Amino acid sequence: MKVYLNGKLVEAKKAAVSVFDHGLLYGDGVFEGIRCYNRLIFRLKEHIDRLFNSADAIKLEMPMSKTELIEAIVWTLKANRLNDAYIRLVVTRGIGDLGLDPRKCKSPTVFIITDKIALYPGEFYREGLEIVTAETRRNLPQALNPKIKSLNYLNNILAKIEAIKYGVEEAIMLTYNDYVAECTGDNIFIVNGGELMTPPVDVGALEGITRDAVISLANKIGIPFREKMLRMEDLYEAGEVFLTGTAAEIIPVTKINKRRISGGRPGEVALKLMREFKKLTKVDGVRY
Ligand code: PXG
Repeated sequence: MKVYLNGKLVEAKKAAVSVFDHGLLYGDGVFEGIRCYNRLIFRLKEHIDRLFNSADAIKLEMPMSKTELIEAIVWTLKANRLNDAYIRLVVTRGIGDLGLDPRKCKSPTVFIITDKIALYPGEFYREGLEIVTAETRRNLPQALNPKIKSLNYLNNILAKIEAIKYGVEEAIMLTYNDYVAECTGDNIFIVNGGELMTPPVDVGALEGITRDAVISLANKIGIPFREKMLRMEDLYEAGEVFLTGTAAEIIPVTKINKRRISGGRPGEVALKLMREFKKLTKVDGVRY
């Protein structure tokens, strides 16, 4: 398996970054997780745009253009002969010294890992997922904005550790003032009275590419949608709850904090959106 590292394709075992890289020393960098379905890189332009926006938000000057980055992704996928893949795109501040000062980092490190995708078991989609609410709150947007997909994921990892402690895969993260923000690696939606709702990203959530895709699909097939500030009570009372993310796609939730949601079965709107999403992954993206 080959990995793209700073302009070259290198053997995975030899793909190493320096211990002085600020991505490692401080989590100073940004990343993207992208899916490729049968040689169609799903919503690639949107992922590249988000990466550039994340880089801009941390004042990291990208060392290559969007076109060059897309070429590098395609080059890596072809070298590994992958048709279906998970693509991890990482840009760090680069090598510096043992101090925070980003000015000491002269050139960003760029690497691209393409690999087979680790999928959730099929029963999660058929039976629905059980999740919990984490004690760990989502970062305050005024401290580290969750809109930035940065390498500093400790906030999410702490919540994930809580999920693991309860024997489940995902955890809901609340804002400091008890609004639902998102999960550790997924956005969250509810359906109530036929209406689809998700929290606005400004509460402190990532603007998920899958979230955006689901909103457009809902508009296309006539499901009423609006952004709404949600509390845990709204989730408990919802007709349906589901999560969206690049890895999970759309995954129904049937239990939250041991309470049965949606009659304990995946809801109709979720199932409909799952079918539509599957169709979308066959047409929406960059073919190589
Ligand atoms: N919220 C957070 C905090 C995320 O990290 C999402 C929402 C969903 O966004 P997208 O754009 O994927 O719809 C994410 C995405 C991984 C992995 O390997 C994590 C994500 C995506 C892909 C892989 O942990 N998180």
